[in-house]
Amino acid sequence: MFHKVLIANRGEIALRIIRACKEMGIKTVAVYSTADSESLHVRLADESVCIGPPPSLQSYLNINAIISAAELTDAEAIHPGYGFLSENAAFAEICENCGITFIGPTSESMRIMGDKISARQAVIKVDVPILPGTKEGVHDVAEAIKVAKSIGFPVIIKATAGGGGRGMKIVHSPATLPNAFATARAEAQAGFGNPEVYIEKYCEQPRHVEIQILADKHGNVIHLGERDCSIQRRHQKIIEEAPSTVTTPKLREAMGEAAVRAAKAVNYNSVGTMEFLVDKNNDFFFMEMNTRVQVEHPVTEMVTGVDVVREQIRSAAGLKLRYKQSDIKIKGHSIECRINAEDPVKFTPCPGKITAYHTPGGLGVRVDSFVYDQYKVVPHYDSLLAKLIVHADTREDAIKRMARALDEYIIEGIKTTIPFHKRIMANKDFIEGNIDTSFLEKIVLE
Ligand code: MV4
Repeated sequence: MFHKVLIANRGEIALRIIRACKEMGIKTVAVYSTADSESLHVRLADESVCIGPPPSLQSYLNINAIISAAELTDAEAIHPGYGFLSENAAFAEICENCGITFIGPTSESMRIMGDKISARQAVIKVDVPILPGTKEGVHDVAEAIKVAKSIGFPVIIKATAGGGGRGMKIVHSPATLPNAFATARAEAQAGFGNPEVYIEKYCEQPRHVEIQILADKHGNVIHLGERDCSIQRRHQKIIEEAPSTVTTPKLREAMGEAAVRAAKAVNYNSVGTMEFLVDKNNDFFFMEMNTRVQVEHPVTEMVTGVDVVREQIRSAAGLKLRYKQSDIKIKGHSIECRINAEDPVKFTPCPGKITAYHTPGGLGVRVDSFVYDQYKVVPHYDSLLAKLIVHADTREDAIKRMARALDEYIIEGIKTTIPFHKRIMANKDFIEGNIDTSFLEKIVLE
């Protein structure tokens, strides 16, 4: 096992990784920007290194500074968390070349899954269902119209180098296609440095259901069931839960097996997530793979009892998976609410000083956070303050427990999304499991 791990991240995920390392007897190195010198990850790690000024490009995305910090402190491995450098194949490759273990998949698996066309091609080979669409990039309008007509409208135009829903264009008729095609290419170029796009059949009001994968460096791959992340706003997930209200044991097994085949198709050897859309007929389609630990991993931990971050570190150290698929049982129901420093109506960021702070507790309540009383929320990074996670025997009880925990949560001095979550826990459609990816669009307008 590693003796020392550097955590190339900040916020709650840096704490989550430090906690796993401490329990495993691994020393930790925090890196931080000058905006984060008062941050808890700096205080909780065994050592810390300042890597630059507040802007991410000069600190948490500064590859030279991070590699130097690892060399300076003799860290054998780097955990990238999520966001920042976590899906940067070039960074993983630099770590590989410097003799530092990147706690994540190989740069090669990341490259294949990072390119949405090569990801589609890889999973088609192992019979993972995908929506009808192009097998290659679409390079001109005439071709785009031809393929859209053969697929049938509505279609969706996506960036090959994209992901997470950014830069997608839905097209309902041939008349609006030329404009959408040109805009999609321009946005892909601006956002990802690559104008290439591809076209898929558009699936209306889908559920976003994703499968957590665990893989080792010995070819073993298992899945930990699904998370439902349909409650999103502008491609930002807000509430996640496990299990999904649409899955049956049969659907879980089919999606799980498809996810395992997809992981094996790219020799995947770390934790990762296969994202699927589930349509009204409960048919599922592969969308993309996230080759990192995700924000919402705790709901999976709560229903399986598996420490996802610990397993990720063990796998990176070359240890074999400790679980067989048959060891994994889904128990009870878990919900996560993302508590952001945002206006709960307009969702605009709301940094500032926390003047009073009290966290909820009690049976089945978990808070993954990095803030404390008098902490000053800085404006330079994403607005996630805390993840409030509950577990209970049933979904109904989990919703009641979440409502109770939200009532206990006190954060004063800044606006947070807590009031918004309270409304959702009382929403009839949410309670009945009547949700799809357009749920928030509707309730925000209510
Ligand atoms: C889609 C889709 C409908 N049809 N693809 C958004 C995230 C990205 N990973 C894929 N996304 C979508 N892809 C086809 N062919 C609808 C979405 C989508 C969506 C998916 C999950 C959760 C929220 C969403 C919101 C809008 C669009």
